[in-house]
Parts: sequence; structure tokens; C-alpha cells
Amino acid sequence: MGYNIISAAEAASLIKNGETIGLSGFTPAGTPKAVTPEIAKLAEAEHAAGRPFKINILTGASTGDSCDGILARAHAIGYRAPYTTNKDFRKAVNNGEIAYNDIHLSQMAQVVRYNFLGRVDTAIIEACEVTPDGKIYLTAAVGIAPTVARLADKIIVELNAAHSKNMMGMHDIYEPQDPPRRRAIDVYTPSDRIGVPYIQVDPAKIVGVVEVNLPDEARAFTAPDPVTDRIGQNVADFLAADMRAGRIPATFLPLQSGVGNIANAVLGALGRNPEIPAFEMYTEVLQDSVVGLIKQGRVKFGSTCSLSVTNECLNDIYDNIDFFRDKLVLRPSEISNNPEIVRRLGLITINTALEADIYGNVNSTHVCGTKMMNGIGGSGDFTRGAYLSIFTCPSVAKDGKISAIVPMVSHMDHSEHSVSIVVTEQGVADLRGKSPAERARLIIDNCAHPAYRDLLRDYLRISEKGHTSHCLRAAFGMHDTLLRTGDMRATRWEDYIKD
Ligand code: 0RQ
Repeated sequence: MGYNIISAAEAASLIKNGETIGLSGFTPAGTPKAVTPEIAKLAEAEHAAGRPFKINILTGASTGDSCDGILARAHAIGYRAPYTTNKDFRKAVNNGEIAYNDIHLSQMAQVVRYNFLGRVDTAIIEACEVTPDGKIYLTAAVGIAPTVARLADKIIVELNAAHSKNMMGMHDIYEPQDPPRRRAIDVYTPSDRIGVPYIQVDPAKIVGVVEVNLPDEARAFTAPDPVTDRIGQNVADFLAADMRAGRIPATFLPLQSGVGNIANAVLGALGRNPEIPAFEMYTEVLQDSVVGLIKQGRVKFGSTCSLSVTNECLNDIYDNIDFFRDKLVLRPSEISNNPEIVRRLGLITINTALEADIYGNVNSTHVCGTKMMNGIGGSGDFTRGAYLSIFTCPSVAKDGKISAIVPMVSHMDHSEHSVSIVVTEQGVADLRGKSPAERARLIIDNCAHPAYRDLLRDYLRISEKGHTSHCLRAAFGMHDTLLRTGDMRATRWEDYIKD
């Protein structure tokens, strides 16, 4: 191979206080796992000696505990972008310790290239193979790896034997030119390939190869429950009806779906629906449910940034690579989530809301407007350009104490102008072509939990009439009541409108 084989601790010692590291991966899939815990140990030793030690992290999306979790607990992160799902990291963001930039995932590579985030000192890239002439073959995800590998001064490769070399050839690596020289991105169907299957770097930049055998820190999802099942069924029934009505072509359209239990249930329901033909996916993450649907012939092709699947599922793909080779492609997040392609392909996008308001504005990120949950992820990349943008969520959270349908969202990620359909286990609000007053009626009647419908109707009664009726003194009354009493059901509008 011709590279220095070094230990993870030796690799970590190359990273100094205040430096920026760029990581491969997207979700725990494809993220390096050996060097970051050693950086955390280094940070703890430096802190114990009374010296500062924090690094900045640029990556594709969330990572595993061996990155965000371990480094957050070691107080070793100064700045990080984008998306995360780690509880300890979230705590450090919400107490102000970590500066967190929640940026659209499709934009991450280009803002690094535009030099908006400063230089990348070291790229740490998980690979299944690296050749003497500097070709790096990635593992279960791509993220921003091509960009950070090209821009970084130094590259550390984590050569991970837990990932099969069968992955070679599954990636399609393409980096657009920057304006004013950018050309159209030539993806016209989800299976189009426009790049090469490896990242080409200057081999002289590879300062060390760390040989590891560490499986991905995959999350297991809980089995669908009656609520997520009902949401999945509502989405599938809605799409089947829209196809019957001729609004979705009989060949169907490619689908994007977020991560999590609801996404898994939705895809399961779509796969089971006999009216919906086998479809393609153009998405950022593929979960176990999609791999199952590919095997059943219900999903014809999956374009993704990440195989965010359980290790059992990943090994099944590796073992049956000849079957999957012409049914999957892994792309950089800049391409998997690219709004140009999203609008061209006419995607049906399905993402998750924490809360939606009665007019269809969606909050996917902030609990009660202040506390970061995870981040916007790719939901904004896909929603704005979608053929049909769907948001799903249970109508209530925390045993009914929180209504997901509120008068005004406490933080807005997706505006009413971009949201086509809201779905809860209660039903579907089809907002296409509707005025704000019509939307409010549909969302309250079809999506709000029965325990909150009258409260929301009463809010409209106390609102000042306008194109979008609101009572500004009461708009956050349900959130305020939650914070004061622990239960939105205790909201009394008279508390907010009395002088
Ligand atoms: O709390 O964890 O304490 O039980 O939020 O909610 O219903 O389990 O759903 O796991 O799918 O997460 C939006 C956060 C939903 C996620 C969000 C509480 C609830 C529970 C989780 P517990 P659920 P999920 C894909 C594309 C980003 C946008 C997106 C997400 C916890 O899907 O981060 O789709 N999306 N990106 O009790 C307070 C509310 C609440 C609430 C739910 N209104 N107020 N708490 N909860 N609603 C990602 C990528 O791009 C990679």
C-alpha cells in the first residue's frame, strides 16, 4: 500500500487544539470511529493539565457516539456542523457550550469549498480500500468526504475491515464546479451515474492509515406501533388516491424519506399497497425497510448518500452484492440532496415535523422554540423543490401533554409555501391550492388530536381577522402553558387576551 500504518492514538496526536477536522460519513454509517475517541482522550489529558483543547468538526450529517457523544462528553468540541442526533451533544449545544451550525445538508460541501467555514486541517476518511496512487474507496456512506479530502492539508484513512471491499464500485463521486463555472448536474433518473467510484487524492497528503475492524454504530428502530402504522397507512392511502386522480403519474414518482420509526412505517405501508407500483428512491438515507422492499422487487432502485441500516442488513448487502450492484448507488450529500435534481425528478418527499401550525408552517428542529432537537437535516433540501412535500408526525407527544398542531410554530424550518400535505395518525390535510382559512380548517379537523380541536377552533375565534388570522398575544399560549404547567391541555385563552 505504501502508506504509514499508524495507531488511532498516533493519528489523534497529529490533531492540535483549535484545528478543524472534516469527516466522511452520513449518520453513523461511514463515519470514522477509531481516531475520534483518541482525540477525546487527548482532550481530557490536556484539560487535566490545565490546557485548552477543542476542535471543530465538519461532517455530512449525524455521526455515532464514538464521535459526537465521546467528544461532547470530553468537552472537546468548539464548533460543529451540520445535523446530529446525539443526546450528550444536544445537551452541550443547548447549554451554550458548543457552537452548532444547523445548515441544509446539500449545502455543507459547498460552504466548505466557498471557504465560509475556514480551512480544513485534517480529513479523517473511513475506507474499505486505499490504493498507492491515492484512490480512496468509501464504505457505507459518502457525505462530504470528497470535498474535505480534497481541501484538507492532511488525510488520515481509517481502513475498516468490518466493511467489505465489495463496496468498491457502489459509489458515484462527483463534485460540482463553483459558480460562475457550475454546469447542470446530469442526473435525469435516480440510477444515472455521473462520476467515478472513488475519491482521488494526492497520496502525499495521506499522513497515515489506521487499520481497524469496527462495525457501524447503527441504530435499531423500534417496531411500528399503532400510531406510526396509522400514519404510514394514511400516507399510502393518500398517495394511492392521488394516483387514481391522475395527479401522480401511473409510473409513480421517485420518493425521498427521512429517518426514524415513522419513515420506516410509511415505507412499509407504501410497499404493501397493491395500488402503488414498484417505485424508485432518490433519498439521503436508506433504512432496513427499503432494503427489504428492494429484495421484494417493490423498490426498483435506491439512490442514497448513506446505507443507514443495521449491521445485519449491511452484511446482507455485502454478501449479496451481485444482486444489489445495479439497484443501489451512494452519492455525496451535495448530489443526493441537490435541489436542482429534486425538482427535476419531481420527488415525493416525506419528512418529520416536531410541530406544525394550523396554517401549515413546520418546525422540525426546536422544542418550544429554544431547545435544539437534532437539526433540519436534508428536509429543507427536499421539501422546497418537491413535486409533493409531505410532513408526518403523531398528533400528540408526551402522552397527550403536547399537541403537535399549534396556532403558530415556535420555530419555523419549512414555511406554508413549501408544505403540501400534513399527515398525522388522525388523518391527512391536503393543503395544495388552499387559502390560510381553508388550511386551518383542514389541519384542525383532519390532523389535530380530538383533545385539542376545540382549543384550536377557539384560538381562531379570538384571532384578529386577516389573510392569516392570528391573535399575537395568544399565538404561543399553548407553548407558554406547557412551560408553566407541563400540559398544553391546561391552556385558557382568556389568560392571554385579558388586559
Ligand atoms: O421524545 O425521544 O423523549 O421519546 O421528540 O419524536 O415521535 O419519536 O419521532 O424519532 O422521528 O423524531 C422531528 C425530531 C422526530 C426527527 C424529529 C419528542 C417525542 C420524542 C422524537 P423522546 P418521535 P422521531 C432526515 C430528514 C429532522 C427533519 C428531517 C428529526 C422525540 O425526525 O430530527 O426529517 N427530523 N430530516 O416525544 C416536544 C413536540 C414534540 C416533542 C415530538 N412538539 N414538542 N417534544 N417530541 N414532538 C434526517 C437526515 O437528514 C439525516
